Amino acid sequence: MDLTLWNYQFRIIMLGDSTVGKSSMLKRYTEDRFLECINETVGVDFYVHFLEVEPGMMVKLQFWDTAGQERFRSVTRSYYRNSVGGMLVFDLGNRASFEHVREWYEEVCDHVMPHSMIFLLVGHKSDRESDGERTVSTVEAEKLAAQYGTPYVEASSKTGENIERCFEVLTRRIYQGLLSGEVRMREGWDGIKSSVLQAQQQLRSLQDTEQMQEKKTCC
Ligand SMILES: Nc1nc2c(ncn2[C@@H]2O[C@H](COP(=O)(O)OP(=O)(O)OP(=O)(O)O)[C@@H](O)[C@H]2O)c(=O)[nH]1
Ligand SMILES: [Mg+2]
Repeated sequence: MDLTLWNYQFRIIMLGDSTVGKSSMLKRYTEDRFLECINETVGVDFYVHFLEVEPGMMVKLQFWDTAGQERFRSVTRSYYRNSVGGMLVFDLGNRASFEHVREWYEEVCDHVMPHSMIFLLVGHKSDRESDGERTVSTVEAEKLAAQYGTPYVEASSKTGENIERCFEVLTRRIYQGLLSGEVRMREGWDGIKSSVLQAQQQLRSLQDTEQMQEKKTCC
């Protein structure tokens, strides 16, 4: 295990309708690539990236890339509870995907109650603005974000504009939440892990195994 490489591990889930570009955002962020033809996600995919949130403080980001299609919803729902952060994505050129953000938000909040998730709202495919394809204004998206108390960023995986910013803003919000006590690590919850706690747990289980073996040998 790579415990020496990171101080914390955050689990972040990608949320939003099919084709809004969730997988493309992750591909751009983790591999700096963009595919015009990309397969729809089936169930859930998994990505990893590292981010230094402050000097010497390395965070391992584990991303759950969920399928936006309704038929996979029962699978994707099971990932909500163990995520600390949620990237709420809509397509600036697809009005329905913006209107569905409320449903995504409410569904996730219902599932993680009594706890909460830290969100970022993303208006994606901002490159299409030049083709006159915008159907959601910055002002109305900002209004929705303000209702949820989240920041709002417009980005494009095609050009790469603001993609890093999206992931950095969300990660830093989670980190700040951890420092301020807004988010806490809990027993049996995998949204946040600390490498120190993890190493201690591994050491303890190693000691337990050794003790059991000693007892067996002794008997
Ligand atoms: N113009 C433009 N097209 C994009 C952008 N990001 C993704 N696309 C295209 O949008 C389509 C869908 O992208 P995906 O990343 O598969 O969307 P998704 O949200 O993961 O979809 P599901 O896996 O079905 O939930 C693909 O044809 C991408 O090439 C972008 O920033 N700009
Ligand atoms: Mg996808």
